[in-house]
Amino acid sequence: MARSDLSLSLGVFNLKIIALAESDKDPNPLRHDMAKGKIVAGCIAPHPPHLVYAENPDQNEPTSEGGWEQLRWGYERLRDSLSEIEHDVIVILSPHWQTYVGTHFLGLENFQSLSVDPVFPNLFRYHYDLNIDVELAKQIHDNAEKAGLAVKMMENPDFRVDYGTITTGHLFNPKWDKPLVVISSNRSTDYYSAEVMQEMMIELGRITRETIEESGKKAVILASNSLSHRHFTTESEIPEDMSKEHIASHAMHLWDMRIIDYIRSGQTQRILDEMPEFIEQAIAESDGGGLSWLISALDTPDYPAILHGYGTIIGTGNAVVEWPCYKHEEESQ
Ligand code: 2X7
Ligand code: FE2
Repeated sequence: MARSDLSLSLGVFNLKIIALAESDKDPNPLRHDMAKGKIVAGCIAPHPPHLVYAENPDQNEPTSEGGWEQLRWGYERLRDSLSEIEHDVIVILSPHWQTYVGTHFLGLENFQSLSVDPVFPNLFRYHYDLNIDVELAKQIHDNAEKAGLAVKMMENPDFRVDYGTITTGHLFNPKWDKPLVVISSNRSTDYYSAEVMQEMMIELGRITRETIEESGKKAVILASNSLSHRHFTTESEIPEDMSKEHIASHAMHLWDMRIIDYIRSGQTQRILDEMPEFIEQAIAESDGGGLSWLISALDTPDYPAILHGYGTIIGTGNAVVEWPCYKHEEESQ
């Protein structure tokens, strides 16, 4: 055997010995090469279609003279705040995708259609085209199924995506350049009670966090909901006439301020504790489960969240909020 062939064979032999020694330590060394995934931020990202209407994007047919600026500036601040924070995927739980038998996940790569708000067709006729991270959606689905939750992948190509998902998706990322995972609301508050809803959403939140960690991906997660949710029953002649906009009642204002105080002072456990009363007395849109799911997925944070904006929309109370997990990574490791 020539000298160079011999040293090549010895080199290969050495590599094999090293690989065998390594495989004794860990049967799957590749697993360690994949960085642990994480939730980089969690947000309350409300979805009244008025906010999209007021922005006049090309995708929406009706046009406006603006309006609801406090909230739209809040969304601007949220987008700025996360513009430098790397993330691969946006996970949304929407209370307007209502699935009475279990929690569903959008399960096709792409959905396109026209979304019309059933109550405000004069404000929202939006042509959407959104991409789904089916791999992550299916991983969360499978882990939830293993944990005993009722779940289903939505794989009907003609399925019309709800306006809550689309409005939050647009306002959080108007470029639509990141894939989504979209989770339905199983309406367990209506079917059972707020307490049952919370138990399920706390479990789904834990599973969402653990699955994102396993996936190696970086995610922003969004609870798409208003706070107090008492609507006016009539609309003003010019919907964007801000002289007509205010909270529906003093009681609704007090509830919103109470929840915002907990949000800003890092008391998320108190939000979970008071959720049933909040839902009942403020007709809160967190009845859809999004806020309980979000708090659980963030591991019930005790650091202050950032309130980017608060405002009312046809009488309902809405807050744009960010929990900046990326600033608290060391503490949680
Ligand atoms: O879906 C909504 C909402 N949550 C609040 C206000 C107005 C319209 O739609
Ligand atoms: Fe809503």
